[in-house]
Amino acid sequence: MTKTNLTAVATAFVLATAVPVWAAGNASTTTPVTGDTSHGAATSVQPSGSGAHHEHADPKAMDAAMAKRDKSFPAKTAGQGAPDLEPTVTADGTKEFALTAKIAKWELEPGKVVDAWTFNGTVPGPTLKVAVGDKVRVVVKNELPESTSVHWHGILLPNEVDGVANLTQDPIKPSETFTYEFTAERPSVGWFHSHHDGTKQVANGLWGTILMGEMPRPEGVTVAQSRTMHLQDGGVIGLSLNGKSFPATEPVHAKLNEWVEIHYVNAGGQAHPMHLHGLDQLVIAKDGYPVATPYKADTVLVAPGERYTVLIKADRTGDWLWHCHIFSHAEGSQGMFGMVTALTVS
Ligand SMILES: [Cu+2]
Repeated sequence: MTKTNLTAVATAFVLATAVPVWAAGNASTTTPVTGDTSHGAATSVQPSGSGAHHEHADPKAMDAAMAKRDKSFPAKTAGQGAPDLEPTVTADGTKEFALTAKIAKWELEPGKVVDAWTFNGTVPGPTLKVAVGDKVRVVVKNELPESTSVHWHGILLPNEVDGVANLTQDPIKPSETFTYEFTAERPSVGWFHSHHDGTKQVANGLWGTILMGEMPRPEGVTVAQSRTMHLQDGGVIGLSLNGKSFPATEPVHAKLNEWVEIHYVNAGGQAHPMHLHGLDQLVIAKDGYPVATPYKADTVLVAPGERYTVLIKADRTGDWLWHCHIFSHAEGSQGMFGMVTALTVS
């Protein structure tokens, strides 16, 4: 190597190491501001009256503000997303569910209440659980100020109930009702959502899950709890897990050596790499299709529309952070926010 080349290499090395350090330092004062304004829900996470730029000139004040926010987890808010919805069973055994699309107040994090577009008043909407072979009827009443429709993503059904406004049905106008009927043909991790002005309606809260049967689990695995983890990043809901932003996200509690099953559902517009500290995630299904060979991952990338089903053996005690690994979706100089929760093993 010539002396000139050596100098060039040395210069490049200095730049390569120096630039990220400088950029990282700079980012700590600037990123949260731009990051927050691009995501509605994160805007409010600045502690009130903090004045981000001034605050960061004083590391003690910054630490105090971050600690206050981070340690308030899990913070209480009104309302819980994705509650199970009990069906009415009709004389012929059909499981009938009632969904009402309506605007409702929704508390994302303490004190931050938005006008969400909801099914039955929650974000995400209700969870519908049926067995394979069940006849299913879902009666959707539209109490929104505009038309809507409901698509059943990941569910085998007749085309006329696929729920695409202006393609397979007329939009459900305000105050109108539409009935969706189909039979649960196979085990499915499905989700339902508006397919009319979806940019606004889905991001503002109009989605939920429909689960048919169960995903096959490895031999000897008994699941102590099965849950959904819904991802959202837009509309009035913003960066959130199950309709709540950290510190109001709900932690998952497990006893040592229990198995926990999670269905990730990405109802948002961006892919989110969901990382769990300390414990393995065993991926057993993608979009409700069992994978041929379950595989371990510590980070599961969930793209818009996708579902991943993972099993977690809670075999180490502690508070294990669980978050989207895009840091601008999870933590900044104000502390943690958005797509962050924890798995507590005791
Ligand atoms: Cu993310």
